Amino acid sequence: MTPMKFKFFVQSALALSVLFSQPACTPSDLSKENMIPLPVSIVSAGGSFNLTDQTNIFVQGESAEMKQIGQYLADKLNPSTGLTIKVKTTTDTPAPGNIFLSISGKDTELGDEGYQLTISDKSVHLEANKPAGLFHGIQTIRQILPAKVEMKTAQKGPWKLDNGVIRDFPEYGYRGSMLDVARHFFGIDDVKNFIEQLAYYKMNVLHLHLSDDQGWRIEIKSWPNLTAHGGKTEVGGGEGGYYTQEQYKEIVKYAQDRYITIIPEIDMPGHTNAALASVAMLNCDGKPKELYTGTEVGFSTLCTSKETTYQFIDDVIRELAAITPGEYLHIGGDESHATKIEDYIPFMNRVQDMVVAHGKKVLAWDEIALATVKPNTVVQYWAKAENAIKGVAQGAKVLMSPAKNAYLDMQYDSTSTYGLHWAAYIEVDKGYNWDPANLVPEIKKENIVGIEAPLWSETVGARQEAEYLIFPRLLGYAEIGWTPAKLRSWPAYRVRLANHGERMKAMNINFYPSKMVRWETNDVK
Ligand code: IFG
Repeated sequence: MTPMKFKFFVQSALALSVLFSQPACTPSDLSKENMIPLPVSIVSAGGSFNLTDQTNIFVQGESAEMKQIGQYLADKLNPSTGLTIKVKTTTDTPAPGNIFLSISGKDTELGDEGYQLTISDKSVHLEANKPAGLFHGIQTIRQILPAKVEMKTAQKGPWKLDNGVIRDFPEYGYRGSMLDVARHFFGIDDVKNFIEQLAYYKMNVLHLHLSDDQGWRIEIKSWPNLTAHGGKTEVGGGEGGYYTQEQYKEIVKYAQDRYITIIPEIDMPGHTNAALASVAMLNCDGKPKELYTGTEVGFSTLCTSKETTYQFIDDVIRELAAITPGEYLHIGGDESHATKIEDYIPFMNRVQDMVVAHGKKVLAWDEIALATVKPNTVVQYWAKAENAIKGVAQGAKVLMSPAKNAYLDMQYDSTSTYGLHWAAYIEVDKGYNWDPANLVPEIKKENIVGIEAPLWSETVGARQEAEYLIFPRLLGYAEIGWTPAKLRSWPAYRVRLANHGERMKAMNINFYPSKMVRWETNDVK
């Protein structure tokens, strides 16, 4: 063997030994991480920051809110890493090896919910204009770490964060989901669990559908029979349930701590059988209806001609507004097939004024546009584009919840265990492949406040059943609400989604393993 050949042989052998001696880890490249929603900009720098038993989280300043945000991250990292990361306060940059959360307030492009995450060998610096931005940045930190970081028990490291800079901020200000707790009741723990999941995907609104034909789910102290009687059952005849006002306030606080706003809905004048069964005077004939456990719609109406109906509604709105810090109350207005249109219109106009009188803005399903859409009322487009277009013509903004694209209770396909298909079958790709800003030509981006994916619960009554419908499609709606349309594409998204299978598994989410995705869920790495 010539000297040259011998040298080449030695060099190749050395290279191979280095290559195979490393743990099977891909070279660190921040842009290859599977973040959902996809950040606006990612610049990789190579190399990585390692969480060690010397790592702590430093927050700038002494505010309770900053410490709480820091503690939220520490509580997510410590169980799975086995580290004892502490939260400390500082007025200037911490020593190398630590995570630093700071509020700069000067980076206008980031807005109130955006953040900049700078990762180097020596430090992780998360900065934002507002605490909400830091909270969203924390979700990104979680998603850059291995999926096993979401496990509840200590896992083997290393715990690397790829070096680079992420600048990120949302496309829409309203990024939400809705939980129908009226058809089937979901207890406070299920609601909190869902709020945690929404937060992980940077969503910021949870709309609670609190009343319908089958159940009234929120305590109203001036009309106790609404829950005493109207909360007694649900679809299929189960035991139903309701939230006391204390529990509702607990849900609101839990959401607020995760920068999520609760929007309560009292549906009216239709979808009111539970109220009509509980308060006799709400019926025109003064006779209470029977409780209803079926799944028909459009058969009920409040008596719109009685003055006492409006006194009742004012009591409900007053009590709900008093325990709802968010700016919106949702008054429903959908499928009022048992209400004459000449009665529906003045009813909806009067109720909008009552909501405003109690200091809140109105959100309502798109039929509200058949009435007068008052200033600041938001029209939730679900079924009829022409209604939403009428709303735009009256100067209203639109919340995009098109049933054919965004209804989480739609079956994936005809074999789905749960769900309905009156609007469409919505497989994971169809749920992702649309852009709210050009779905309906007459509804422009500037008319749209954001996106909401509702889960109606006629066919699901337990957390795992609901999760089968909600996940993985919710991740796509989160990305549609956050990531600019020009950065979104199904082929690229489905790869990132495939890698979220192990994250959802680590978070004990019972997601539907759609055949549209090559899931990487053999084990949680
Ligand atoms: N439409 C009804 C819901 C629910 C839904 C199920 C709206 C606004 C069908 N109204 O969607 O109450 O029954 O997919």
